[in-house]
Amino acid sequence: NAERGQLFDEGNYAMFIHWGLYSQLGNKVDGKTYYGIGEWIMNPRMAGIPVEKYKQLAGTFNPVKFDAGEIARIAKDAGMKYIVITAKHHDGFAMYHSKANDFNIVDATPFNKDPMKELAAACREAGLGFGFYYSHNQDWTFPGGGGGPKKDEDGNPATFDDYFTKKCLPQVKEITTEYGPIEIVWFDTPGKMPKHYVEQLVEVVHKNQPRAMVSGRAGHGLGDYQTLGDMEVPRENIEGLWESVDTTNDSWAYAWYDEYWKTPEEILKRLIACVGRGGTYMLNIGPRGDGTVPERAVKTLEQSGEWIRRYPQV
Ligand code: FUL
Repeated sequence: NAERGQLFDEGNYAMFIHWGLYSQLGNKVDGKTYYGIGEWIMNPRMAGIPVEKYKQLAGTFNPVKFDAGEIARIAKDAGMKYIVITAKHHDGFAMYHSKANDFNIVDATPFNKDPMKELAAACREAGLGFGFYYSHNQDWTFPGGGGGPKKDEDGNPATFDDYFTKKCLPQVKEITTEYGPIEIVWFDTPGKMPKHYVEQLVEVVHKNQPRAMVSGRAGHGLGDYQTLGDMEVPRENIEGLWESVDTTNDSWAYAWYDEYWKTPEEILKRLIACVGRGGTYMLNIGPRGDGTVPERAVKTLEQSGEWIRRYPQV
């Protein structure tokens, strides 16, 4: 497909967003702070929250301050060309209205709206592209998912195939058919996921979204480009289509204590290092549980964006 690589042809600059139930905790559980990446909070490496307890977080998740138009404006003013947001991270909670599984923002929370519909529309209006992150292998709350419960609700053994056919595949069909044209499906951490599953997912994405790119972390080399390691900015030129993913501070998802902000200068240097070597730079923000974007992230993007706008011809 000649058109598919276009997004990365001359390098690019994008906004990455990690936002989910975990954002509500901001790395604090029962008064105790856990240091590390916020979207991993339920994992035994962090707070080790039991599945049932984690699921209860949905009952109080109500991001009424989420403003899709404002987020699109921040990205646009920063000089970014598209936004990729977590449809489902490793915790298994869908941030969009999934018919395949009710552990999602419309069916399980008081918010009762699909913020992804709003963001997809806001991006279109601002002339930005849109895409989804989807954790295809790890699912810590669905029986049989990678790192998830080994038994179903009735106590019967659950396999990865159960998770794949009941949740993963149907959800990837949903995100590639219900949000208009999308630029990317960003699969992550394939682990030991067998090849035939990845093949099916890639086929679904390419069929439903002929122009969309599949991230380098799909697994088995089946992605459409190479994704570097987390926060890795290369020191040498790299052949082919590739992307670097980075954060404005340390954690991907919101962490209350994380004030380790990169300066606008650092961001510009990292952006130039990637685009100058022919790659794409995707820079993350982590909105809070109420939907607001931390002020320092907004400021940093505004200031670096201003530099980009002021020197368009140099
Ligand atoms: C990692 C994930 O495990 C992190 O939570 C994050 O999403 C990062 C971009 O990719 O491998």
